[in-house]
Amino acid sequence: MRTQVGIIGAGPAGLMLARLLHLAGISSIIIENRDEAYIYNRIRAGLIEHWAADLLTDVGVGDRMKRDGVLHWGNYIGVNGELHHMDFKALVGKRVTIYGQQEVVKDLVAQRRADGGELMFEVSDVSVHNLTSAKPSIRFTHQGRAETIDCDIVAGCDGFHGICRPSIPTDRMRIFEREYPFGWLGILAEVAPSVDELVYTHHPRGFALLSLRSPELSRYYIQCDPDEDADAWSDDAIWAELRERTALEGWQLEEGPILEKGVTGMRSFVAEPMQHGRLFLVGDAAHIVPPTGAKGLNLAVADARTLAEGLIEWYGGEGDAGLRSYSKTCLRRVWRAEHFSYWMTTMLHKQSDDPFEQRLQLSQLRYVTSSQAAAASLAENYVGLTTMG
Ligand code: FAS
Ligand code: PHB
Repeated sequence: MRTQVGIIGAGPAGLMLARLLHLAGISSIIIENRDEAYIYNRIRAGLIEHWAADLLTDVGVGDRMKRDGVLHWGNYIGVNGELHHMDFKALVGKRVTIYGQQEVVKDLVAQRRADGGELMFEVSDVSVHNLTSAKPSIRFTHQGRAETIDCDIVAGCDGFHGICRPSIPTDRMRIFEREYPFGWLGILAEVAPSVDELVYTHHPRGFALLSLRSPELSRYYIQCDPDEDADAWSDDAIWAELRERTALEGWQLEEGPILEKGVTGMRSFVAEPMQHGRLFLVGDAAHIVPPTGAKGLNLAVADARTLAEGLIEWYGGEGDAGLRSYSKTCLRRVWRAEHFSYWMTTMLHKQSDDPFEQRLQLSQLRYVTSSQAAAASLAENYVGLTTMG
């Protein structure tokens, strides 16, 4: 098989890149090692920054998001049993959209089909070759047959556990990482959300987040041990802990059947550079943020846009400046998101029993919930910093 851009991974990064390239008349083939049902049922992110929602609309996959997504012009920080509203409209004039990542993936796959673009599921034995030559290739097995894609560019959109990043010689890469001594126990519950916007709660027993997926579906998270066994938690125990951590005068957390529960580890991770020869790393393949800042999905889409711009320029005969600056451009944005996600995580999670640390945390929370300037800084990072490229 021959194409211009070989894309490994049908997550938000790979699918958005393919759509942007299709609109510019650049060919691509996407290979994915999971089956279609799996990528539709994988519950992950749910918050889309303003520019990313606009981009999804601009590339023609925003209709369902506009119909089923929920616009939020603010969120809440809960501390010491009090809720403080972060009014994004007043602070930065922008909003976020709550719409499940798996819905974004469904919309992009449907568009890929409508575009008549190649998308192969359930591939295996994927490997990349000749990355530092002008003719890289991807080898894999599909439906029992050994296949090869000859291409000009390989886009490594295969997530944190993919094969692309490890294909880069370790002496050509620097890794920056931080593991957090806690995780999130997340649930999807069949109950109307008890809050009109997201609530990030600091509590002596640990962090809690009240989010949603639709008027009928709530998405809640509680801080837990990184290796917590979700099945060891009964539904009653989960609701009791959520009630305890989010308790507020005159407000009741509504409960309902828990449809799905799982534990997610928390890490910050960046691989530099995000390019090796003709291989470009996009999204989680190059960087991971703790979900407290809701940046994962948005960074993946932002990388895809930056790479598409560089490729459109290059295939358009305007030179490779965009491709050569791809890594630098993305890393500036990635480190801003890494800092914001680290800051939100350390401000809101129970970290230690050190009374000095706890006082500092409370002081930070009091500052961000009482100072316009601090609230504006949180708001502009949260809704999406387009100034960071
Ligand atoms: P993805 O991981 O989404 O996609 C990579 C794709 O490549 C996958 O479909 C995978 O199956 C495929 N692949 C892997 N290896 C391959 C191979 N060898 N060959 C072919 N295909 C291969 N972010 C938030 O903001 N909020 C959240 O609540 C949140 N929850 C998360 C929960 C979990 C468990 C995880 C892992 C992430 C979560 N994130 C969350 C972050 C998440 O949204 C990611 O940032 C986002 O999925 C990144 O998109 P991609 O880079 O496209 O990677
Ligand atoms: C979610 O809805 O899954 C979600 C929202 C905001 C976050 C993390 C997760 O910070």
